Amino acid sequence: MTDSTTEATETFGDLGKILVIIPTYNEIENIARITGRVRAAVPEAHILVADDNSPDGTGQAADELAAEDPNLQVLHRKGKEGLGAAYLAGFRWGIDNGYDVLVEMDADGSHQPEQLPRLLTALRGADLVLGSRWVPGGEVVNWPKSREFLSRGGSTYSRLMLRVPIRDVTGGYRAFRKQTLLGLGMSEVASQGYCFQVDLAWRAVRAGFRVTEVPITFVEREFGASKMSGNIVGEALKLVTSWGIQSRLGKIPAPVPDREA
Ligand SMILES: Nc1nc2c(ncn2[C@@H]2O[C@H](COP(=O)(O)OP(=O)(O)OP(=O)(O)O)[C@@H](O)[C@H]2O)c(=O)[nH]1
Ligand SMILES: [Mg+2]
Repeated sequence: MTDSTTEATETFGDLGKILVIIPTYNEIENIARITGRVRAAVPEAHILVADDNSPDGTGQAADELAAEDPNLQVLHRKGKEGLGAAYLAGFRWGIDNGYDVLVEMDADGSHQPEQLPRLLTALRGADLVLGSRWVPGGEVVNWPKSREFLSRGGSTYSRLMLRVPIRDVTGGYRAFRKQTLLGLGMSEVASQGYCFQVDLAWRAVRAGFRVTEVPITFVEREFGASKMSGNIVGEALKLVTSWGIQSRLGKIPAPVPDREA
């Protein structure tokens, strides 16, 4: 594996225009750090912060960063509607604005921008690249055993239930080609939280896209509060179970591709 110094000199112009979408809700301590790290790791990538009107002023802080950086934009949304809705709005914005690669990245530092070159390199031979904690070389840092158990268990359950050949199907560090998002029928996606990620990956597999996992080191957030809750886990479990049953009954239709605007 290359180290971060050599990674920063790699270029990805062959993939087209790259947009890193960072959804935020109360990430005031993290926003400048994460955008600065993306800039340093992949200077050619543009950034879209998708903020749900964070009460802590993350949106204004992002505006101040945008004022200094023409390649950083802010999508201000009305209020907290969940991670999935923020990403879908970000994907649409990115596709409408001519981007070819759309990256999902958390604001809290769990997804290390220094590993983005690894995802982009793999995207040269794939339609969707998943940053994976549960393939050889992947790991989590600073997670309690209970959290690891939950995440591994959720991924294994989804993999078996939905028959997707993916080790880390709930992860949220991903790089999509534009054609993949359009082809998997992103406008049909209604799920939120962890299910949103499962839904997108499963759709990509069903639509016949090449999905590749690359190992990442996932680092638990240092600043700010997690938005994870028992509700999100419960919703995911129910939905994945019902999708699994319906697909075995042949009741899950093939994804309907979206049209480019
Ligand atoms: N725009 C928007 N962003 C959100 C929302 N919920 C979470 N996020 C962001 O999505 C990313 C992931 O959220 P986290 O709270 O870190 O959730 P998590 O990573 O699943 O949980 P932890 O591992 O405990 O951190 C962060 O950048 C959040 O700020 C939301 O409703 N709207
Ligand atoms: Mg997090």
